[in-house]
Amino acid sequence: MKFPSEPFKIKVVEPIRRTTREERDRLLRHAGYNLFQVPADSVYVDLLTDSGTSAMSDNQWAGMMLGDESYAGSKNYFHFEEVVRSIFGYQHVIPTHQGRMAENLLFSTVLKPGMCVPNNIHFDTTRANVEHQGAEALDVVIKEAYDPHCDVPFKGNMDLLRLEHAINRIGRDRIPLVMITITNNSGGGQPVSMANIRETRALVNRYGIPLFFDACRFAENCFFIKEREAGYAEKPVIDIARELFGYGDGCTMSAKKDGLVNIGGFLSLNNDQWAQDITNLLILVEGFPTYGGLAGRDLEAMARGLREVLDEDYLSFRIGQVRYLGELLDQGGVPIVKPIGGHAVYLNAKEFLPHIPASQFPAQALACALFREYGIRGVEIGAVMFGKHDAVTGQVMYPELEMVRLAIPRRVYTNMQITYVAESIIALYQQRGMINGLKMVYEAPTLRHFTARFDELVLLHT
Ligand code: P71
Repeated sequence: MKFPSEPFKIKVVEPIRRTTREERDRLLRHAGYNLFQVPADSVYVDLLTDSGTSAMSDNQWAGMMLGDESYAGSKNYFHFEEVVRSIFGYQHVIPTHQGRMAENLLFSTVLKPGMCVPNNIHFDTTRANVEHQGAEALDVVIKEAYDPHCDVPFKGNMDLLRLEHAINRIGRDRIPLVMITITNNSGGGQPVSMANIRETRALVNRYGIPLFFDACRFAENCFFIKEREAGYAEKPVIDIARELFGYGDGCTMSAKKDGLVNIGGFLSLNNDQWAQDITNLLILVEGFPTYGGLAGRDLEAMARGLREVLDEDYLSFRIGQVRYLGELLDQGGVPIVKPIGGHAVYLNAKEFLPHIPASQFPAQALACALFREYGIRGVEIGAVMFGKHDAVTGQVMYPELEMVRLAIPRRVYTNMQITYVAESIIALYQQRGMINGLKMVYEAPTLRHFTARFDELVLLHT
């Protein structure tokens, strides 16, 4: 079947309401054209993120009732630890309340000012946590990742030549670890191949540099390996995951994605000294090591979610639903990033709105228009999220890609709702000339996309 149907039925429903265009226009102005500032109950289909927005299963909810809220040694921690070890295979399992805390603990422990972390592409919180230590976050993805038309199966791969150059230029002593983000969120949710991971391992081994994964969407990445990489079609996804993590020394994980939970994350690694230092810091800023900023029930839900996410019927539906949206848009002539990613479809805003210059934030303008016209919320991944001022000249530097990401929450929306999204975007594309650019009027010093404010540059349309 091209698009497998849902391998679940709905037991509980959450009503969503439709708002009027007028109401959304008012809310948008009030929010300074920043969709992070819009109340969620005014959104009809919310594709802002696939993070923390999953629907939990009856099995996970049942697990919540078995939460052991003991301060130390909760039984749910031991279950969680066992599940994480059985999939990821690393010795130490350190729970955190979400992914960025895992990043913060890791980078505060291993980075010093002037150091560098190479990654295929850092996600924004990862980059911010590296830079917060005075270190450099270096992206070394293959160049194809920056071409939205280039349809290659593993567009998240590391560019091994560039990585080796970087290691030689910067020096092994200033690179405490190399990271690979699976799937590569900022580059379109694209997978990394097992071959590339194996080769990255061989390369960093030559220099004695540890390899870590940003494992947020590991199950989706492993499913793509099964679908696309020679030799893996018959392998269970769990075995693919075990092989993949076997090439690394540790990982950070936001379980809000492929952990199928609303909150949670962890850090898992083999290095005893790092684990000890991280645990000491964890106790200072997050919580005791057997709960790490979560309730016992959250740990139980996460343990169960990590098992469920590897179910292959679930994964083929999940990847199929995202592909369904992408293919409808593609057939409707809407410019999207190819190939279609694992958790999201990315609109190519430069091509959608060729009349809006980069300086007027075309992807932000597109995301706002989609909310105002159809009540659909996506997220800008472009100059608002990644643009910066050059430290010396103050000049604005624009990222190569201007995208609106439509991230699909797991097990939440039906295919009718996804069809509504596709039809709305196709209709918006047909009236794209009416969309105006934006002017940024406020920005915070870091992670500015959450709080930036804009004015609409209203032009007279002819
Ligand atoms: C996503 C998010 C969550 C998010 C973050 C910022 C703006 C909007 C939404 C979070 C990731 C991620 C990767 C690859 C680490 C984190 C942090 N992604 N690595 O894509 O995608 O995890 O949110 O649990 O702290 O919407 P955290």
